[in-house]
Amino acid sequence: MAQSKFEYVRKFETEEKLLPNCWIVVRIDGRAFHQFSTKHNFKKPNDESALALMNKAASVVMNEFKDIVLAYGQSDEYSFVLRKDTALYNRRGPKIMTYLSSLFTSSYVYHWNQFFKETKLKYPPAFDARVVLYPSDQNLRDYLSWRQADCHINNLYNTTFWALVLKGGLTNNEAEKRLCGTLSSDKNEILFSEFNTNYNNEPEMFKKGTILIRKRIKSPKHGKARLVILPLHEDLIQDKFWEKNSEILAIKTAQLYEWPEESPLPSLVLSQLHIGEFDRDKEIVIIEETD
Ligand SMILES: Nc1nc2c(ncn2[C@@H]2O[C@H](COP(=O)(O)OP(=O)(O)O)[C@@H](O)[C@H]2O)c(=O)[nH]1
Ligand SMILES: [Mg+2]
Repeated sequence: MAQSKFEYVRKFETEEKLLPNCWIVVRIDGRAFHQFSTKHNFKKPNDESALALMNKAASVVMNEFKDIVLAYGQSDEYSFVLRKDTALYNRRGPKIMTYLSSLFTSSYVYHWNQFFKETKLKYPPAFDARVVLYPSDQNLRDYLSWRQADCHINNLYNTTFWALVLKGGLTNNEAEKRLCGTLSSDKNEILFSEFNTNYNNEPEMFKKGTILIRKRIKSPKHGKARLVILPLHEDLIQDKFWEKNSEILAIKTAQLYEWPEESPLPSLVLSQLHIGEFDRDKEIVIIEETD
């Protein structure tokens, strides 16, 4: 077919391919979420529905892109780790990054009503994205440890700050001054002695963020093992997490996860098993399995 005289402009396009044999991390972060959270009345310091919506959007991304071996989220950010040998889109960085971030964003909007029944979405949220390559397993672990440490530091600060403001009657400025130069131990002490709050007893999702990994779990309906994306709120800085879930760095198939019988399965998992419907106002509604 004859080419038009304009065809030459294609030569200006560049193909940015990511280095082989490196872990690929795509991190997305909400644009101006300080404002977005205020406009949508997010609970301070943590809004469970907002975090659950982030987890839902991330699980949609992970379900679509099977080469994601782990995702980690906290606050308005999510990191997606792609297996180091992925050939996804020929390892074209911008293509991977933009697909992941646009699917995340559209899923966030698509599922908004499911998590915020009373609050209408007032304007379209946006998420930026970046790609980072990590050549060694240790680099990747250190990256994820950095994000989880960030979650802990921010959450301890925010929990104390909002206790001082909402329960202690301080203004934002006064609370900020009070916390200036304090250590973690000081914040723990303020929470304990002034607000009768033991920080250790705060919800794990707030303290640790959310780790999404692929596991097989026994369906409570018929006991057969099913592959699911499992949300965990555990310490990933310690070796223990990586020993328990050694298939992640080894890039092996998902292992069976023994979910403790006494605790209910998270709704994110129930919906994947087609045996539950997520309804924030009611108990989980068990419906017939469809597959
Ligand atoms: N109230 C509330 N705010 C949140 C929550 N999660 C995230 N945010 C807000 O989102 C911001 C995220 O930080 P950052 O990305 O640095 O700020 P941004 O540039 O405004 O998006 C936080 O500083 C909070 O203001 C939440 O669960 N509750
Ligand atoms: Mg942000």
